[in-house]
Parts: sequence; structure tokens; C-alpha cells
Amino acid sequence: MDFIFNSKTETMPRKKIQELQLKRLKKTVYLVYENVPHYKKRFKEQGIKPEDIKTLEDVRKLPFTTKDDLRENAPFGLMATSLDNCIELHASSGTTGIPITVCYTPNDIEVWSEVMARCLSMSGLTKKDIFQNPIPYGTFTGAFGFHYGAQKVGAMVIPSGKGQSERQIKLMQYYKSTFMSGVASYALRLGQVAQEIGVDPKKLEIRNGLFGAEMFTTGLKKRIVETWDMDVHDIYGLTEMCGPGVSTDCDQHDGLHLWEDHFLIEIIDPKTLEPIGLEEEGEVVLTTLTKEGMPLLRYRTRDIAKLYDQEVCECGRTHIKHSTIKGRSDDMIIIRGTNIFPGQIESVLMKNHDVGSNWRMVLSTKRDVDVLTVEVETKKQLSQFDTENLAKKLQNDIKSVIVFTPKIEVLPPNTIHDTGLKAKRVIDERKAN
Ligand code: DLL
Repeated sequence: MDFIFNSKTETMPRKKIQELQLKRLKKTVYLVYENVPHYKKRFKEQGIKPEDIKTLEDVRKLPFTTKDDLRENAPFGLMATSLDNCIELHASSGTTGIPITVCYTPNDIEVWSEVMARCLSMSGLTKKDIFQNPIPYGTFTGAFGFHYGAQKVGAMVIPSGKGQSERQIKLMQYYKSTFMSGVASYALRLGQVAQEIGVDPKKLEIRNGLFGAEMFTTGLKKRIVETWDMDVHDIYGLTEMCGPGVSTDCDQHDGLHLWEDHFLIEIIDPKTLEPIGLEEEGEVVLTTLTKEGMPLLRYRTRDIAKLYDQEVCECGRTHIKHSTIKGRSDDMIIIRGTNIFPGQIESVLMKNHDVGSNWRMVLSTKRDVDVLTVEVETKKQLSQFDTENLAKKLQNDIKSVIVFTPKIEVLPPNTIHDTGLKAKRVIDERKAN
């Protein structure tokens, strides 16, 4: 059940939210202009001054910030305060090997704990809960964000940390954990491991879960709900903003409320960089409104979503809602001229009850033609006959969604090996050919 952690702020009239946003945007603009040489240079190049920001729409006059800007200024070049004023550091490894590093002042940690407490309460966490946190504690933001937020709510945190799935299940049994967090695909994997060791996840005390950190399709959510018989919520966030805690869906499950008193969201067309209207899909661009350590203006997340046109939600919250993240613009695959998002494939797979928790798509080239192979693990070992039938069914179902016939490889359970914290769904071998 959905609880409101900070009623005054979460249900603030929209006009008031916008006034607060403008006040905080102006402050952030001065802060970076005066303290971050990169932004001062960009303002000069674009011929703008902080005092040019008079309305919220004026945000469009400001420069974008990209992942390349972060890498070029790594690790501390975009800091708006001295390292002496910071008390914690987190980083995401990225693909190029240069980690995106973020340092937090005490107030940044306080704000992060607050937004996480809001997200967790919205997913049903109360001080009575025993909160199991099966995310690696390290430079990845996930575990600490959940940890701070759950403690702020007053729940008891079990910092169960990285992997060791059997141990996670045993801790759940032993301590009677009632709420769990995690990386989306791991929640399903954990359910499968429970079944493998003879534990019915439905019979554990877990009744709520808050998951995110990667593509989280409706199909995957449904599978987690069915496996665990728990209420599932979706949490979005990224290292560059704070980590998890930017937005979460309430009990209506029709969009994620984004904490507009701390983040300003725009949706842009990634090609023209022009703003896109409500209810239309585009790239999420975020500006921090209260960050002290590393404030960012118009950060291009590469995540694809749309904003909903709704004044007040049934839950009483007034903060804007965005759709689930459809994918990352850099995850979109173009194969024989067709644009494919991994989420489209996952939605088909998760509807099929013979399909297990792990899958991936492999792109290769055969005689100069692109080939897409979808590798799928089954839940249980299947006979040759059933394996062939499943492959045919999945081929037809996927074809009807992506208008393209993939090859399907049906594999026994536990044959696709996890490559890291987040599931790696796309293996593109085309470049090597
Ligand atoms: O993944 C923070 C996080 C931890 C969020 C735990 C939720 C739960 P990064 O490693 O910097 O931070 O990765 C951020 O992950 O830009 C999205 O592409 C993706 N992502 C995060 N949450 C979701 C979600 C954390 N709920 C990147 N749905 C983001 C889809 C998500 N994608």
C-alpha cells in the first residue's frame, strides 16, 4: 500500500512547485557559472548570463551536458564545491572505462535519503518492515540509496549486499524479511533460485519490492509479481542525479512520479534537440535543482520516455509522471533497416510461461546479411519436441512485434551466464565481422 512520506511537498499545488523550481534553477545556474569553469565557458560560447534565466522555459537557453562532458572533466572537473565539503563518492563504470564520478555534500546525502524515503514509502515501506537490500555495497549508487532511504523511513535494513542468491533466500527465511529492493532482472532470478532449492517464494514473508536500474518492462514486472506474489514498484535514477530516487510509480501503476522539487525534467527530440510535447516519446533531459557537489544543467540521459498530462494523480501527489523508460537511445538496434528496442523482445518473452529468467539477443553477420538470434533459457528442462514448438511459437510472436523473423535458440535453464550487476541483453558481434 502506498504511503506519502512528505505530504506537504508531495502534494504541493503545481503552481507552488513551479515557483520553487524557478527559484532553485536560478540558484543552480549562478552556482555553476561561478564555480565550474566548464559551464562558464559554455555560457560565454552561447552568449548567455545567469540573469537571462527569468522563467522556467528559459531553461532552454542553457547548454546541455552530455556523458562526454562528464568524461572529459573526470573525475572532479564539474564539481561546484571543494572536495573538503564532500563526504561520499559514487561512480558508475560506463563502457569506455572512464567512470562517471559524483561527490556528495552532507546536504546532497540528505536530499538523496529524502527522495529515496519518498519512493520507498510510495511502494509501501513502513517502519515496521524488515528491508532486505540485495545490491552490492560499493561505488554503485544502488545499495546506499536504498539503505539511506529505508533508514529514513525507520525500517530495519538488512544490508545483504551482492549476489549469493541462495544466501539471500536463507536470510529472507531466517529474518522474515518483508520488503526487498534490487536490480530488476535479479528479482526474477532470485525467485528462480528459491524454486531450485525447494523454497516457494510465495510462501516467504516478502510482500513488497522496489526494483529498477535497467530496462523494466511490464512483462518482467508481471513475472516478478506472479513468482513472488508481491506488490512490485519501479524506481528510476542515475548516478549523475544522485543514484536511485529520481522517480517511482505509485499504486496507480500508470507512470512514475518525478520529484520536481529536486529535478527539472524536459523531453527532447534527440535529433533536433527541440522540446517535445506531453504524451510524446523522446529523450529525458534532467537538471538538478538542489545539488551542491556536482550540479548538472540539462543532462542528456539517453533514456527514452514520455511525460503524462495530468494535474493531480489519484494518489494525491502533484509531481509530474513519466512513462516507464522504454529503453536507452544507444540500446536501439537497427537491423536490416528496422529499429528494435530490447524491451519489445522482452515483452514477448515474459508472457510465455515456459521461458525462464534469462535471455539475450545476439547480432551477427552471415554472408553480408544481419542476423538476429534470440537466445532464451527455459524455466525447466524441456523435451526435444517441446523445445522445437517453443522456438516456433517465440519466432512467430516476436516476428509479429518487430516485423522481422529472428532465429530462436532455446536453451536449458542456467546456461546464459550473468555478466555483471545489470543484465546484458544485447551482444552485437556484427562489428567484428
Ligand atoms: O542504475 C541507479 C539505480 C539503482 C536506479 C537502483 C534504480 C535502482 P546508473 O548505474 O548510473 O544508476 O544507471 C543509470 O540505468 O540512465 C537508465 O538507463 C537505467 N535505469 C535506471 N533505472 C531504470 C528503470 C542506477 N527503472 C541508468 N527503468 C539510467 C529503466 C533504468 N531503466
